[in-house]
Amino acid sequence: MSEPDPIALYRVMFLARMLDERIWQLNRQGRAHFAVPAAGHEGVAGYAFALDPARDYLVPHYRDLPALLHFGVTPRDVFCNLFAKANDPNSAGRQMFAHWSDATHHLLSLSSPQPNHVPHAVGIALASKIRGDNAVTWTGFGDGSSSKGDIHESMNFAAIHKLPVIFCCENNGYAISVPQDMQMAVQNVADRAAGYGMPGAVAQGRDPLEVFEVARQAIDRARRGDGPSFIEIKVYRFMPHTSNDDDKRYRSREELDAERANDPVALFRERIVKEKTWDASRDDALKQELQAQIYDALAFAEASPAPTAAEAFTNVYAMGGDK
Ligand SMILES: Cc1ncc(C[n+]2csc(CCOP(=O)(O)OP(=O)(O)O)c2C)c(N)n1
Repeated sequence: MSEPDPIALYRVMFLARMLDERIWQLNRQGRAHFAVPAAGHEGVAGYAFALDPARDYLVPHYRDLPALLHFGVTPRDVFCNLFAKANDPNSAGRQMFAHWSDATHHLLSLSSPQPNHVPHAVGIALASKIRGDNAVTWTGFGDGSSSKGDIHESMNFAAIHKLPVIFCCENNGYAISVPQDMQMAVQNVADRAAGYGMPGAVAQGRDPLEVFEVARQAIDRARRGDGPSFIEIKVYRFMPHTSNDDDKRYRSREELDAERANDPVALFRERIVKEKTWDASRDDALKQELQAQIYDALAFAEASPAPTAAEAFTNVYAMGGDK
């Protein structure tokens, strides 16, 4: 896997941030009923660049929009999902926002009960091993979810059978209002990997290239047939948990302001400017281009039809036939 193009990487991170801000505004305007912010998690885009979207599978965390944009998800897809339109590629308007699922992009749905998508990722990896298709499956979840039994069963099974799956905990320090030290007695979630017989590694999510490098090593290992790995990406969530959360009740504004110094989008922009691969005028032009893309996508989604009542049960229950 070659090094990622830094501009392509920056582009998805910047687009994700701009989409995130727009989605939040739409929610505050009463035009979108539910927002799930990704701001602060943009460094996860690094892992997507270490995968092969044509071959590998992604069963993502709900804050993985930056990575999904590299897998082919478009702003039109995002807004059609947000507004639950009939042409939402994720679920045709049935699932809540950010329950990403699109078979054309090898993207499989997470479920609202967290994290029961993780055993599904292990099942896909088992199928890959049986088929011999050399695909790797990546699955993501939060630090709160990492304390659930689904993770234990998944990691244990995957390690025994040396399955080509990467478990990725995006540790933002909170499970809604519950801080990490009330969820677990370890400092690094990845420390648990040893207990399953697989390597564990920590990457700082403020640096997408560090995330890429840690992901690349785990993916190479899985592709060689040496089995799963556990990666922890340390991030900070800049916005409330969802649009239904009031984060002022459990974290101080001083903490939030201090963490903004580690903004992954701003830091990566500074880095590519310093390396002279980027400059302010190119940044302005990109911002305008992405803004135009967002306006187009928003207009497209708003003009798209809602699902009809007659379609309410399609793909929800098995219909017809004598089963
Ligand atoms: C089984 C289950 N219990 C509770 C919830 C409600 N819930 C949704 S997200 C969440 C917190 C998850 O925190 P974490 O895994 O750290 O991810 P983060 O949202 O911080 O990225 C909870 C408790 C749920 N979706 N499923």
